Amino acid sequence: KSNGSIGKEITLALIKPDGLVGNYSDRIKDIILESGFHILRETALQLDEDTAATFYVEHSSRSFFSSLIKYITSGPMWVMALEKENAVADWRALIGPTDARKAKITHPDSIRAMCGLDLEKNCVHGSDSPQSAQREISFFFKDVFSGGFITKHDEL
Ligand code: RTP
Ligand code: MG
Repeated sequence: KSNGSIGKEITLALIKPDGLVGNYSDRIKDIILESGFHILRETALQLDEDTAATFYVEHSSRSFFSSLIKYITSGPMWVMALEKENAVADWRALIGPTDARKAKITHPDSIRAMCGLDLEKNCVHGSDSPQSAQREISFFFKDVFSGGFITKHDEL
């Protein structure tokens, strides 16, 4: 296990249940590595409804919330902490817009254009800010922040 290196940023990437069922994991991982990300942590897991509701609490009052929770708990996901300079914005750029149907038209080279279906079933997730990334990575990988990552930065 390695810790984060100085000067780099980390973001949380999820291959959502539809991405795993569609066998896109290897292609998505190839894109991740070709784009210069280091996979700091990775694991497969399936969220229960309560845990998924906590992860997506920012959307709890939205009309699509119950549908989102049903979707995201429908099967296992592949969870990754990705490290790179500008990781948050660069991963968001690679995955493309939320609506995979629109992504196929406006961002045909994006990951969601490749493996997504519509506004909900969009096959991947990316943290939307460094603050969200820290919260989301702590949610799945507690040791990234407790095990030296922060300390290394503090030593600068
Ligand atoms: P994500 O958080 O998964 O990376 O996606 P995002 O930032 O592009 O989109 P966000 O607004 O955070 O929405 C989170 C997830 O909820 C589902 N969604 N459904 N039916 C709908 O109107 C709707 N809108 C969003 C998607 O799965 C979206 O990724
Ligand atoms: Mg989001």
